[in-house]
Amino acid sequence: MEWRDQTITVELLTEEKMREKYDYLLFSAGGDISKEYAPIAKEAGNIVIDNSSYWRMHEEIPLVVPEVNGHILRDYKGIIANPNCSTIQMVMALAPLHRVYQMKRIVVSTYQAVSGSGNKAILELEKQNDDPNYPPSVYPKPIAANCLPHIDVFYENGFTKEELKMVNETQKIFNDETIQVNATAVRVPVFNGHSESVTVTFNSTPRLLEVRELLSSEAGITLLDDPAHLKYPTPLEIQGSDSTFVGRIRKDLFDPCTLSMWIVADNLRKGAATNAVQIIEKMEEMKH
Ligand code: 11C
Repeated sequence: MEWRDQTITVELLTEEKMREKYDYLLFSAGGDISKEYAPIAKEAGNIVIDNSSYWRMHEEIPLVVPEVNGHILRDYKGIIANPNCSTIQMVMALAPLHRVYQMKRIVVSTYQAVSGSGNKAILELEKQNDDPNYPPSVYPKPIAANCLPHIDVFYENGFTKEELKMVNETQKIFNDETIQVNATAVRVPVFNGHSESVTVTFNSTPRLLEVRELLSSEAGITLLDDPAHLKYPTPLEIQGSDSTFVGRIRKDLFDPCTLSMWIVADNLRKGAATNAVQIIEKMEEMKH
């Protein structure tokens, strides 16, 4: 493959190849491939960073956002799971606040871009933008000029798989099963960049000034919160950035322990690929 000014040799994935020694292996070819090949690579002493959802909730597998719980990877070898994009940006913004005020309950609604479903979905939105009669195939209903409260499959309890990922992954990353998460995941006709409306209740009372200080001094977070001057993040404006953007921070009108905010990130970057690469950077950093 030609990539920038280099020629990269692409080889076939085989068990033999996985038994060789690598610095790091990045898996991003779906759950079935990860299930089959990651344990072979692990047996050979490799470190596998897996972008699929397959290993995320296995008890012995660390699920990592480096800024939040990267420390658990010190001296670790084996399979590491990369969380779902909508979880990553939410825990990034909430971690600095959780450290100080201790989260009790999160209510989140997502506004997720079609890039989260892959290239075919991007094409489907493009086609439907041009022709409203273009038939949906990736999504169950038209996505252009529409909103679908339906990401991944529905479970019997009425939630979708995407919504339960946000519940389970958040509890695992914070290592706290008492944190309550109620999620509604919505696909919107945006090409790239997931947005989230998050309302979070803490065990203690957050002070707005301190909240802003905590967020603006946190690595990987960009505070864009000055609505009077139209400063709030939007997916179109933050595309291509590795940061997680936070705006519209406000206190609940009735409960002093509750805050609402708007969180936006490029789901292809901090949502997935960038987080995987940052896991490697964190592991390298902890060697010294
Ligand atoms: C979406 N969050 O936007 C999904 C894509 O578990 O890694 C990533 C699915 C995953 O549709």
